[in-house]
Amino acid sequence: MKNPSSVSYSIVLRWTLALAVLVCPSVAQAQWHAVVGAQSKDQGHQALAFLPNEIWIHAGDDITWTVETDEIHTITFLKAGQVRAPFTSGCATFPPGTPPVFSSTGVSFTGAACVSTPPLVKGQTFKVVFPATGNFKLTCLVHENMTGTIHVLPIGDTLPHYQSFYDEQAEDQRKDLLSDVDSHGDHSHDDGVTAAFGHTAVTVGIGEIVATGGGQQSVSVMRFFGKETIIHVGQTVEWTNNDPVTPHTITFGVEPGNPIPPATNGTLVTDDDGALHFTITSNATNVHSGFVIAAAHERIGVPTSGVGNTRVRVTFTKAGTYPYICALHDNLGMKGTVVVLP
Ligand SMILES: [Cu+2]
Repeated sequence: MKNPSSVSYSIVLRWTLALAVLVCPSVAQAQWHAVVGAQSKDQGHQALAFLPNEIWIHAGDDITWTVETDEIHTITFLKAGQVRAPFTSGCATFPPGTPPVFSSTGVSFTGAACVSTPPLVKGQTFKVVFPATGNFKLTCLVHENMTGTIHVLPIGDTLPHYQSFYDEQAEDQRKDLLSDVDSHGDHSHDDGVTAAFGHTAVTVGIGEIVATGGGQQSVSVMRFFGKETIIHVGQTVEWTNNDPVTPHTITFGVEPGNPIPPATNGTLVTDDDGALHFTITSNATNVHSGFVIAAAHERIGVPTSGVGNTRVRVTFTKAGTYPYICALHDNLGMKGTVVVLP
């Protein structure tokens, strides 16, 4: 039988704890948590997103982000008017301490100077302290459609949400993003489809972009759809990137140091429709497409760009088995094979 006094004590304790939780968000220097990226078990589906991507805090609070993917990400706050730099240079300088161990006290961001991590991977964390009020945009320098907003309010203001809300929201968004492209989970659907000009088509990735009021989130499937493509000698395979965000490469043989431009291997020609066209004459032939990405949309105030490198063709003149990779995402399992029959 319970002792009545211990029951009332535990009720008091419970109410004290509940009150402490209620009061907590209005106390200075609260510590918040968020997640960077999410992935499917096989790493093929990558949510390129801050989860959640909109958070309201008080001046003096800090937020710690934890990266949850094998795909790389940066956590970057640019200062007003700053031009986005490649992820390799970030803000030109990176915070003191080499990842995964940055300064445990965190890095301060007021809006006056850029703060960015180098590319981080699974398990690495980054803490940012926000001493000044303001509404600040957050971005990943690796993924253009991966953005967020942090609202830093005066200490006296009421905050709209507790940490538990953000945890649930992050989990909901993670699930939504990773399941958004589930209908394409069966990658066999376009295996061996005949493309224009009678070539055999391989789709190189798909993806989607969504938004909240805080910014954009996207999901990319890092896979060649039709992992094994079977053709005959003299035929041509055509790879097209259907992802709105993420570039990929088609790489046979040796991976070049710089993955961005195509490698000229002596067989490369540009077809009249702009597609890069290589010929593979043996297993010793190296082919590297460079970045292949869907033609970009126009943005107000930004000069229009060319169609770019959206499609790659390879003609095979010798029977054999030819493995290839995406040089950017082979670590996530983005690999394929072309089998050339006599
Ligand atoms: Cu790729």
